[in-house]
Amino acid sequence: MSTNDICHVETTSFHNELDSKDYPFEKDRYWLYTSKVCPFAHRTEIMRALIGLTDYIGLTIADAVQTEQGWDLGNRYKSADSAPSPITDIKRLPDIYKLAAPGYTGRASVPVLFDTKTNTIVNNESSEIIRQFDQIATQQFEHTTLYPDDKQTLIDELITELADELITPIYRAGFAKDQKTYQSYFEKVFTCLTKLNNRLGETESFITGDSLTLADVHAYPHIVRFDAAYHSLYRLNKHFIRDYPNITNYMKRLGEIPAFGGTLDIQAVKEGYFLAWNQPTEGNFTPLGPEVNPRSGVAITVNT
Ligand SMILES: N[C@@H](CCC(=O)N[C@@H](CS)C(=O)NCC(=O)O)C(=O)O
Repeated sequence: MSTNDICHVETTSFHNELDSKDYPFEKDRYWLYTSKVCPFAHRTEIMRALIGLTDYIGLTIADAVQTEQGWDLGNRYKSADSAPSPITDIKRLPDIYKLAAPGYTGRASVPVLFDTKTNTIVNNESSEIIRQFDQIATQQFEHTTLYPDDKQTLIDELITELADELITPIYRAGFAKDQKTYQSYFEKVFTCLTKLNNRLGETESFITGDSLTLADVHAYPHIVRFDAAYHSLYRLNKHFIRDYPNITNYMKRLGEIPAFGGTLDIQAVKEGYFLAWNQPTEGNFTPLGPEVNPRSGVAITVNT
């Protein structure tokens, strides 16, 4: 495995269902491991906070800066939201994976939803964890669903579109090894942002219309990291998010919701991206942006 492959969109290995026969939903039984830098883990923190699971599922936030030994659970990330891991003798996430699945050799990625009763991993795929949290919230707490029947097809389409046209291209551009690859993913990212900006101009409030859905929980964590990290670190520097007025308003709207803005730690995000051992260093090609006025050199603001 090349170090530069890490922190692409990881494939995950644990896909059990919470609130099933093997993993019935019980207060204080399950534990979530995340890191503030990781946008996928951020989705699960948002959902946990949004639907009031904070009193039911514990949370340990790993140190934001990942080292070669994996995510550090040694309580170095200080926050009122984060509690020490209940598996007290384990200080690194890879050892949690080994406890759950002896002989496991895959990636030890966040997020992890862990079952403290059986010492197994229920699930480590953010999109599944948040859907399962939504189900619990609607079935056990009568919370309004973020995955309503009449919008499921649209939500699924938008989540796939975000993954294929924005999220994966962000990492492919960031970790590209040559100009051509970088350029093709660079174009995809900005095409998708323009499309999203136009879409938000029509739907006005949220991606699928006037109510918050799982599609917004997918979108926010990556977009919120864009200007601070991806723009420079991954050379996605044609525009900033601030140049897209509808996305900017949308992000402001989401940021005001405590579960979204309150779970973001932008300083930790920056440290996690810029100080980690596995991020791209200087490459062999020229950045394509920012777009500047050819006479004044002033960065151009997009008018969409
Ligand atoms: N498909 C996974 C992706 C999770 C993921 O990529 N996590 C990264 C951080 S952003 C990670 O923990 N990588 C650790 C490693 O590979 O060692 C999900 O959506 O949950």
